[in-house]
Amino acid sequence: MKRLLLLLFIWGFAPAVEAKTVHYELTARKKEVNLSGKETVDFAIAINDQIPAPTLEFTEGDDAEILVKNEVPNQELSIHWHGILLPPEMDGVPYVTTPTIRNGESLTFKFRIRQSGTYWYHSHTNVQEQKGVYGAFIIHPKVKPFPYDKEVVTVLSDWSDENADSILKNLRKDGDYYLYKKGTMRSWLGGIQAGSLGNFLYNEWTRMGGMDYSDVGYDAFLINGKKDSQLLTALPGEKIRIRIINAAASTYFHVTLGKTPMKVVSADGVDVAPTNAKELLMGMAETYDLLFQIPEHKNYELKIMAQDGTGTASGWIGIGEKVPAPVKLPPDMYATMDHGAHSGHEGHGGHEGHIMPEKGSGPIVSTLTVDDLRAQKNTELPQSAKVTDLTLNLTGDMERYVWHINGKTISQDRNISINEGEVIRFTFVNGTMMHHPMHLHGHFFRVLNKNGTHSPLKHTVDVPPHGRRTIEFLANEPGEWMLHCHNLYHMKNGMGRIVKYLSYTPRSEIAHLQHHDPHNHDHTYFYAMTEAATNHAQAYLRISQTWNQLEARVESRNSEGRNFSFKEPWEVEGDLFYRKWFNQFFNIVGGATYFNESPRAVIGLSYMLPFLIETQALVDHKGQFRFDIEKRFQWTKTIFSDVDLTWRPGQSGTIESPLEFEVSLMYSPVWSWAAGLMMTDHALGAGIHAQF
Ligand SMILES: [Cu+2]
Repeated sequence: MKRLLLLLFIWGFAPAVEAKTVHYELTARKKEVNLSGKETVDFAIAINDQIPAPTLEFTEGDDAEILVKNEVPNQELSIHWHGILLPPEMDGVPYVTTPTIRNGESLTFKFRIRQSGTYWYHSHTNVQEQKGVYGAFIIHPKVKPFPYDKEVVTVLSDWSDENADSILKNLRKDGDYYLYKKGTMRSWLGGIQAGSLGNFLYNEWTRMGGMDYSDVGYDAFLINGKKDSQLLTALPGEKIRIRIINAAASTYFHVTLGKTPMKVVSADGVDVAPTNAKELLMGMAETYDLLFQIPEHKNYELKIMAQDGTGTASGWIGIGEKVPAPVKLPPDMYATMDHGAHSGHEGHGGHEGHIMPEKGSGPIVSTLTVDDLRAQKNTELPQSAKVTDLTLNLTGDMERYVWHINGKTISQDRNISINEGEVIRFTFVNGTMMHHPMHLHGHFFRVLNKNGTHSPLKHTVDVPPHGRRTIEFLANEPGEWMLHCHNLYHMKNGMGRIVKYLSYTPRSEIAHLQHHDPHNHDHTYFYAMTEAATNHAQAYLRISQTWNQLEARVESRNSEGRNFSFKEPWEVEGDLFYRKWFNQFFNIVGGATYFNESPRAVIGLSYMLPFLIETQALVDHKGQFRFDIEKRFQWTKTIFSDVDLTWRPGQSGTIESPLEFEVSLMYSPVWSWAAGLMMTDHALGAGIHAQF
């Protein structure tokens, strides 16, 4: 009894003397905003009326007590504390670790602050992060590790005037949906103009489609919610700590600073050996801290450029005459895997001549990535611990916009089970043409790099296209922790897992909630297309999940053979197919087809050949074959040709020729429609094509 009392004393009373409780109240509401300067929209969600959400500040050792209220009509809400070490129930992933916050309800988060540094918080519900639910979470150390006079927090984000729920649906209609809006459609003419036709064709040959810097067409990129603003007024000689948080939903940023190499002192909240760099490439959810001594009585630009080159934002630090940051050229759209994948040598800006290294500082890295980070201390893990090694292949299909790990979405393969006390080593192998910033909740991991024993600690690591990264951590935080790509749309379409300690059992309320976890569901998406021309008409509907697809097509063609004429007779054919996809290139088909005035049952398979040629072989219940070939030629950004061939060899008693074809030449200024000439094997026609 005495011992118990003593324990209670130590556990309950002693910290109360030292630690102070820091209380915050956060209320989420809908808000009308005009962040792009183009349009006022009503779907944004603000915390305490702010986008970004208010900056929360703590000191290491504090007890955080944060009340989160949801006043967003008809929506659930959650807040995840990104990069923070805390008990799993406080992590804020709804239906995994923490109760969801229903409309009109609230939830109080309580946890002891065990670390210091630059972190952030954001919603983990649906796509609310894209709608404004993100803010800075700053923890001051008990003792400043290096001197500085002022600090400024900069929250970077991407913003679309289109509701993010629609963005998600549009990407599932077509992974290339936003290429028109962004003006980044690759074409034969573009390749010729860039002197890169060979690269363009090589990328078609390898079926990679080329480097993919981002999927969404944004209307603005923001620093602290603004496209251009004064971040801080400061005088010459003052030392400024700049805390940079990439809170974007799906944008990597190049970050540069006026007239100086940037001195990076901290990454993902952890202090690193100071490193000078001309620019940073920051993945989503990464944070970096810079130390910047104002050199002159001038106003220095902190500039961010979206990696895909579609926009920039500026913030200013200092006073007086403006000193712009170096200008970065947009990336080469025709880069191949061999050129673009190993970051750091995409085109560099011209105005670099005036960059001077600080006296006594080391070499200047041109584009800082995790490869250049060196921990301040030895970060090696206990040699005695058993090591479990796992390879995680980051895989996906840009065309159908599904993303997975080892070929399975989180709904198919939810958990990675681990043993407490072991060293867990994950090797991410990126098999795609995109960067994936992989984030593990509730832990810091070592990112193994050239610095060996001093490999840096991070919570989010960029895995570049066709690159690989190995991370490791000691499993000493029992719980269930999400491991996912921090591209919001990749996560929503399957690229995630839950790292589950076998020693951990969630309390019954949480275990019950997990039965309703949306991560377990394979969501359904729709796409429709219609075509109307003088010589034919077509309607197509597709209902799709990750690997399953149902499609219906009805086509009517003028078989009379007169150009630009509606005259009879018109014949009708149609397909009702179910497809099961096995990977990005291969699916099997089964269903029914109507052709030559008779319905038939068919089975077959479909495969994407090099040069992005879609092929399909079908056999019907009468033993007759059909072969389909489809290929798009994108001549310019707005002009394309579709070539469709259907060959039915040895059709007996047919009124049709065995070879059917359609070749089009279409003008398409936006994704949703195209107009032009369409030629069939019977007649030349003109018409329009619309997609929904
Ligand atoms: Cu990703």
